[in-house]
Amino acid sequence: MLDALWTAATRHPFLDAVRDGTIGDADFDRWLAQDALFVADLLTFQARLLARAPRPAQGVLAGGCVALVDELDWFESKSAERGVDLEQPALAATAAYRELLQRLDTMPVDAALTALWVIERVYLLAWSSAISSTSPLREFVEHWTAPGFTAYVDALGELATPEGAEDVVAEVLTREVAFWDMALA
Ligand code: HMH
Repeated sequence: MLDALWTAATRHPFLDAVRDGTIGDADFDRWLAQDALFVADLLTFQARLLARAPRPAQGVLAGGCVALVDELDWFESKSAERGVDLEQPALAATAAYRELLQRLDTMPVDAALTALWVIERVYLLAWSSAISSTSPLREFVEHWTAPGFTAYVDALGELATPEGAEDVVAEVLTREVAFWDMALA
């Protein structure tokens, strides 16, 4: 059941359309603005997680917080280039994901670290399925599949304890599927 969710969250018609260059600008831009909101929510979650993280996790989490601040800068500059207004209300999938991130604050730190690993790994695998040398959006795909991001996901994997955490893993994957679905809604 988890395998099916991993597949659903990392193979999606939205990603196929980005790869094939058939995605509509309005669909991509809607998704982009919602993902900027998500990244801001993720930074809030990750900063709180850093505050209660065990000593060996601090370096990876702190580096990740800095990377998320840089990511928000990047979203702002790419959105400006595309003429996308980032001041948009959260759609349902974004709001539901925000609620999960807030709930992770109340869970044991191991569960929250494992959830963070899933959040980042699923994104890396999803964008890897959209790699293409001809997509007009390849600059975006390359950004989200860069070697530094892979190294970060691997480092989070060293901190994650997915055994016994199937419920929270499934919750994150369910939110990810809904997030891709939103982009084509
Ligand atoms: C929906 N999941 C979603 N957006 C992201 N930017 C990430 C994961 C990874 O940061």
